[in-house]
Formats: sequence, C-alpha cells, structure tokens
Amino acid sequence: MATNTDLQTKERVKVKYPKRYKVLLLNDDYTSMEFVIDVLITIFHKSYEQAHEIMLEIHEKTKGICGIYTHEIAETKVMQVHKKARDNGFPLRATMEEE
Ligand code: TYC
Repeated sequence: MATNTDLQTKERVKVKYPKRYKVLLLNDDYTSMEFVIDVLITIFHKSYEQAHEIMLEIHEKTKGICGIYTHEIAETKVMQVHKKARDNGFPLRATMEEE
C-alpha cells in the first residue's frame, strides 16, 4: 500500500472556488416602482414582498443588491435587466461588483 515517504511526491489537491459577484440595481427618477418589482421577481426570483423591500431600499439609498452569482450568471442578469428595461422604455441600470 502506498504511504508518503520521501521517495514519493505528495499530491496536492487545491480547490479554488469561483469568485462571486453582487448584482446591483441603481436608482433613477424615471423607472416605475412597479417595473423594478417586476424585474426583481422575474429575473432575480424574489417574492413580491422581498422585491418591494429591495426596490424601496434602492429608491432610498441609490443602489441595492439583488443577488450574488458567479461571473457568467451575474453578467447574464445584468444583460437581462438592460434588455427588459430597453424593451419597456425605462432607463433602469444594473451593475456587478466582485463580492
Ligand atoms: N426612483 C424610482 C421612482 O421614484 C423607483 C426606482 C426604484 C427606480 C429602484 C429604479 O432601481 C430603481 N419611480
């Protein structure tokens, strides 16, 4: 049976977790509160109550966290927000930040 003596090279298994990214929505004066709630429910899978709370936090504090994801998923969420906003004529913006 193999043991770790100095004749053997010890195998190192290093696990690297993927970096995580916060997706934030930014406040503006033109996007309706209803639309932001809809975005939070449909894109970020929040309940109505959670969505309402997050929307108000953004409205009062200029920005707020909608979710935390790997890079590719965060990027997709940002794109989905921008497309839905554009399709509905709102200037709503999303950004991502490394956690
Ligand atoms: N400030 C907007 C209003 O008063 C509502 C709003 C909330 C807009 C959150 C964007 O990310 C946002 N209609």
